[in-house]
Amino acid sequence: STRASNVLSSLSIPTSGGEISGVYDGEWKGSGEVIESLCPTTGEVLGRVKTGSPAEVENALGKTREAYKYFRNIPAPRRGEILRQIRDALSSKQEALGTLVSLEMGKIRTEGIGEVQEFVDICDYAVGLSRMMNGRVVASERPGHSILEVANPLGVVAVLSAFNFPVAVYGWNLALSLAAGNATIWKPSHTTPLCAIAVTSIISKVLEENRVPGAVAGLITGGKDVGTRVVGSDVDLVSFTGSERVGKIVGQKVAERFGKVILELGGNNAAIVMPDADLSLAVPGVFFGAVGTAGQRCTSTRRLFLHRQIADEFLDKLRRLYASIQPGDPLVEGTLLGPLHSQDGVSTYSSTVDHLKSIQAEIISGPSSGSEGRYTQEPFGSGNFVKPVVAVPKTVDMSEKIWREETFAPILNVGVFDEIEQAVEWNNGVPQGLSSSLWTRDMRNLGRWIGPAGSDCGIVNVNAGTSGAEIGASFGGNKSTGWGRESGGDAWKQYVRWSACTINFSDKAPLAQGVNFGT
Ligand code: UN1
Repeated sequence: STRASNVLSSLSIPTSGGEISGVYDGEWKGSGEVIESLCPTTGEVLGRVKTGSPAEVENALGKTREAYKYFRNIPAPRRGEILRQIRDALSSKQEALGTLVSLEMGKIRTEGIGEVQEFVDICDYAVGLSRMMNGRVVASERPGHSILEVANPLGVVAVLSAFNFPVAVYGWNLALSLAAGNATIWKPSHTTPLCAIAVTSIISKVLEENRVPGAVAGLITGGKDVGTRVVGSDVDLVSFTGSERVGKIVGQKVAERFGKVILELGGNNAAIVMPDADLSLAVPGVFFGAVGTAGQRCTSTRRLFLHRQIADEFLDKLRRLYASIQPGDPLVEGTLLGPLHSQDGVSTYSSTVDHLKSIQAEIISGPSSGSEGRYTQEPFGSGNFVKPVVAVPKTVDMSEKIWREETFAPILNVGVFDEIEQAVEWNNGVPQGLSSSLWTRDMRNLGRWIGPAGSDCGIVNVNAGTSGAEIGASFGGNKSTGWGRESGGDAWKQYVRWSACTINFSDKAPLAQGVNFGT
């Protein structure tokens, strides 16, 4: 379509029938398998991308290692200055890049633009960080001695990102990693190669202008084979975002060689609404959490626990919001419901809806079978549009599949409780532990929720939904979500190797713990 080619050309990605290079290691190349990027809204092919061949992957990994050896010697504030320029370059392309995110991933435009904003924000953060990655001076027990804790760069960081945040999650990793003095190599989802190529193209220009080797921010597009090669290589840290199933394989593979991992895996996030909650905030909050991004955030709300006193009223209000939502082109202003990203997503959605029927769940909102859940009328029939679902399964039992497994689609399962303890037990009763949200105005509930007997998730919100975290705090989850932390907070500490340096300034050489070795 013309709008696709306009966006691609304004991001300097050559298309016009030709194929697009999907590997950057200081130069653009790609002679591996060709993959097609499909638009989830229309089904059209947005571009054909030449991915990395096995030899190109090996070569790019080698180039990234070399680039690291150069980059680690650049003073951190100077690395920060390069990040500041990357920030400006991204910001100047925010509209086009945000539009490309909508075209290729399928999320609505305000969220596509928001994703670029998240990258800009983390760059700002990393610019500051580049002057603040401070170690400590530790008081030594020995006279005339000092101990320094020094944050040195780690090496090569591989970033394996998912389709649902094709720009921002790479941004979190790149910004911290570069500030820390590492080189990165990016293996994006094989279904969002164009976003990755556009981002890398913007960044590569900044690196080249600064005479920094481009492989400091290398890119290899491709499928499972490419990912397997990167994970099995000698990279020092693998930061992986994706499913629990694949994350388990990645974690084990990297652990075999004692490499480091950051895993950001499944979420199965719950919102709990207490009887004293302000429903005028809670209802739209849950609605955005469950239906926003068509339920395809790691942080999307998938479970809703309502106190019996407000359950009917809440569901009534929620049903009205669901009834008002219409599918639409994600690029059209005012659209709230875009397509699912892929046909795989539609199949998972359909089988989950069928499963809900088979366990006789009450469907408060949504279709009566999986196949009826698709919007088949044009213009939506060519895209992956599905109807959001609110369901009340007959039993609330966290050992059952419907409650335990993450379905990456707009499906919300509801349970009713009488005591907060019960709701917190349900919140914690699943394998995953990413995000959670409590709606209350009673500070006693709040205290319980954020304390030792409260939510066991990495994100524990109050009167704010499960999704939509800012970059300033560390982002990540516990248990089968993988325990990784990215973005703000102390996350940067994972991208460095700490050197504890005991320095003796004296003319004596006493041993620690008063050990006497006879000399
Ligand atoms: C993800 O879904 O993988 O908190 C990341 C949020 C976004 C990031 C989500 N800032 O919803």
